[in-house]
Amino acid sequence: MERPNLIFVLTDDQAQWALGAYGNEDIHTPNMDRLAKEGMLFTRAFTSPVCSPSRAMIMAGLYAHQVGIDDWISPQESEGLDPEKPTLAEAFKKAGYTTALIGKWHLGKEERYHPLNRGFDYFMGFLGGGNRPKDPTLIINGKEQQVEGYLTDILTEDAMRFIRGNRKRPFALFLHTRAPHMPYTPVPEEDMAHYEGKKLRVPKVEGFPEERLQKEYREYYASISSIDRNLGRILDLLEELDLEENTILVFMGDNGYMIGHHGLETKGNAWFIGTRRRRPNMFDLSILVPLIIRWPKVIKPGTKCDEMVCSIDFLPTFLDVLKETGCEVFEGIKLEGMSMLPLLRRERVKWREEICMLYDMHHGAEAHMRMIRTDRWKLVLHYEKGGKNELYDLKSDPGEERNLFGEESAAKIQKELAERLTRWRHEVGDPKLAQR
Ligand SMILES: [Ca+2]
Repeated sequence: MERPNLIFVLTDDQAQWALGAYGNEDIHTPNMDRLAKEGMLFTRAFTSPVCSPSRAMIMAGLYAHQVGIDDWISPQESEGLDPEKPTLAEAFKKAGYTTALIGKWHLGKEERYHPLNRGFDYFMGFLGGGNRPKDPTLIINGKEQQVEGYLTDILTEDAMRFIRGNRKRPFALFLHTRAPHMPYTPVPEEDMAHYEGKKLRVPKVEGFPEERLQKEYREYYASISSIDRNLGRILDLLEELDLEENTILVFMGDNGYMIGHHGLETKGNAWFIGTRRRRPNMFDLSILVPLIIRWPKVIKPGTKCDEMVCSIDFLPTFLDVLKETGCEVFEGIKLEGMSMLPLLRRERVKWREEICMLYDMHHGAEAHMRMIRTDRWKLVLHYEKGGKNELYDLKSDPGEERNLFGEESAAKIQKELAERLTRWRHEVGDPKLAQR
C-alpha cells in the first residue's frame, strides 16, 4: 500500500445534530454531506465532553487524565499534554511525513508543549482555547500578529497553501477550526444568508424566548456553514491536485453541544440557558460527535458504522495504517484505544461493548463524573458535593430524561454497571481512586 496522506479537520463545539448527513434538515452543509456520501459516517463516535481533554485523547491515544489534562486549559493555567507521551503527529513524523497543525492547539502554551515540539513540522494558529472569529491574532512563522479577515477562511487558505506545497510527499495536516465555538459571529454574509428569514427547528425551553433561540441557531448554523464552505475549497483542491484517492480525510467535532436541549447550553460543563447555574453532565449530546472518514482506496462510499468508537482510537488506527505501508512506527507503547482499520474495511471484528469516561471539572463549578455507557444503559456517578448519580435506559429513553438511579426495577443493572466502571477506573489509574 502506498503511504496515504492525512487531512484531519477538527471543528470546535460542533454537535452531531448540527450536520445534514446526521439528519438535520435546516442546516446547510453540502460538503460535509458529500464526505458522508463518499466515505463512512460514524453514528456513535464518543469523546470527552470538553475541549482540551478531547484533543488530548485524539493526540495521545490515551485518556486525558493519563496525559496530565483534566478540564479545558484556561489562559491562567500552565498545564499541557505530557511531553513524555507520543503524539499522533510524532507517529507521522517518524514515518517520514511532513506534518502541520493549522489552527487551534489548546494542549498547553509553554515551550515544551508547543506543537513544534510535539511532532509538527509546521504550525500556524493559536495555542489557547479562544480567538476572535474575525481579525484574529495568530502565530505565523513564530510571531504573534493580528490578521484581517475571517478566521476559518484564513486557516483554510493556509491549509491549501500547505497542501499545494507538499503535494509530492506524504503529509499529515491537522486543520483545527475555532468555529463554531462561541461567540458564533461575526460570520461572512454568504454563510448567514442560508438562514435569513427562516424558521428553524429548535427545542422548547420553558422561560427562554423562542426568538432568542432562533437567533442562536441561525448564528451557530451559519458558523458551521462557513466551515462547510471552506471544506468545499479543500475538497476541490484535492480533486484538482489528484490527491483525492490517496488521502484519508477525517472530519470530526471536538465535543458535543447543546442549545436548549435539557434546558442547557454548551457541553459537559453546561449552564442552564439564560442563567449562570451549571449542570455538569455526561449526556450523549455532550460526548457524541460527528465523525466522517473518507478514504477512497479503502472505504466503501456511503457506508455507516454503528460501533461505539472513541477519540482514543485514532492513534492505534493510524499506527496500523503506517505499519501496513511499511513505515517505521512506535513499538511497545501502551495505548488505550482500538484500531478502527477493520471497521473502515468493514471486516468482522470483536468490538468494545462499553465506553467509559471520566471528567474532573474545575472551571465554573467543581464536578467529578465517572461514566459507563453500553448499547442500552448509561451510568454516571457524581463524586462532587451535592452531585446526583444518574442511570438511563437509552433504549426506552434515548433523550436521557428519566433518571432510574436507585430505583428497584434497575437495581441489578446498576450494580453490574457500577462494578464494570470500578474495574475500568482501576485499569486506567483514575486519580480519584488514589485519593481515597
Ligand atoms: Ca470544544
